[in-house]
Amino acid sequence: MAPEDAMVAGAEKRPVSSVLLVIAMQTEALPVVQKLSLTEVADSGFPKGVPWVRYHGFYKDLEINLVWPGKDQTLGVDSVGTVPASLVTYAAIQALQPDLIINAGTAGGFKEKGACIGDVYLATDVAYHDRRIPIPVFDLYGVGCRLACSTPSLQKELDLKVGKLSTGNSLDMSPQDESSIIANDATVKDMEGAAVAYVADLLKVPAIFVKAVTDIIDGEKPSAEEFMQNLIAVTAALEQGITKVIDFINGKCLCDL
Ligand code: FMC
Repeated sequence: MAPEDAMVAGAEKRPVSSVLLVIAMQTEALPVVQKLSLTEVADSGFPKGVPWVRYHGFYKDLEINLVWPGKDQTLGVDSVGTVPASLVTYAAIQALQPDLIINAGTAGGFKEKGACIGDVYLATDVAYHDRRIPIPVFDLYGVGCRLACSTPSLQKELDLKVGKLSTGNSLDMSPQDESSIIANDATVKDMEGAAVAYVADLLKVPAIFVKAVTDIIDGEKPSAEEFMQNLIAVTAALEQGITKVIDFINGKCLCDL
């Protein structure tokens, strides 16, 4: 067994003590910050001048850090998408060495796969749908499929739906994206999951994905309109889902999740 595998095995036998939440939007993050009584860290340990925000606190037996990539420095909107998510995840892992990452946020859902507005999903697999490289093996690299940390008990005990997550840098869906999402067998679609999974895998930190449905992709309404309409109500459902997941994790080892 390689030393790093032994370390992972050792970590699995003691209760999770430090959880890192990675959340892309302020509207999604603030209900969680409030519920878990986290406070913003003035000296976040991140490079000077970046917009990334870290909230910290203790909840039950867990140390919780929540990172949000902040507002775009030019346009003032949330830094959604894969690049800010992977950067802030990398910096937070380096600075905080968490036992477990939870990437939480909103997502589009496919009604054909059983998704409804307000549903909270636990994603079992994540992959990209907008990285098409039609060259052998590069094609698989582009899809970048990764498994979430296995959580059979959490899945069984909590009333969360389970499905695959597909990630791309657009809120809408081109016909090419659609075929890749179908090939990925995804039920939910977001803009960060696979990027967080990439970094978590790179640095060998287990990750889970909690996604609440703001819009139905295969429905009648345009995604952007439905997303804006449901964002506030769905972030309340997301906060409840995250709290349930964290309550379940508290006191447990990774191998008992
Ligand atoms: N497609 C892609 N992303 C999202 C979505 C959809 N139908 N609904 N909600 C989202 C998530 C993304 O992950 C972003 O963080 C944000 O909400 C939309 O910009």
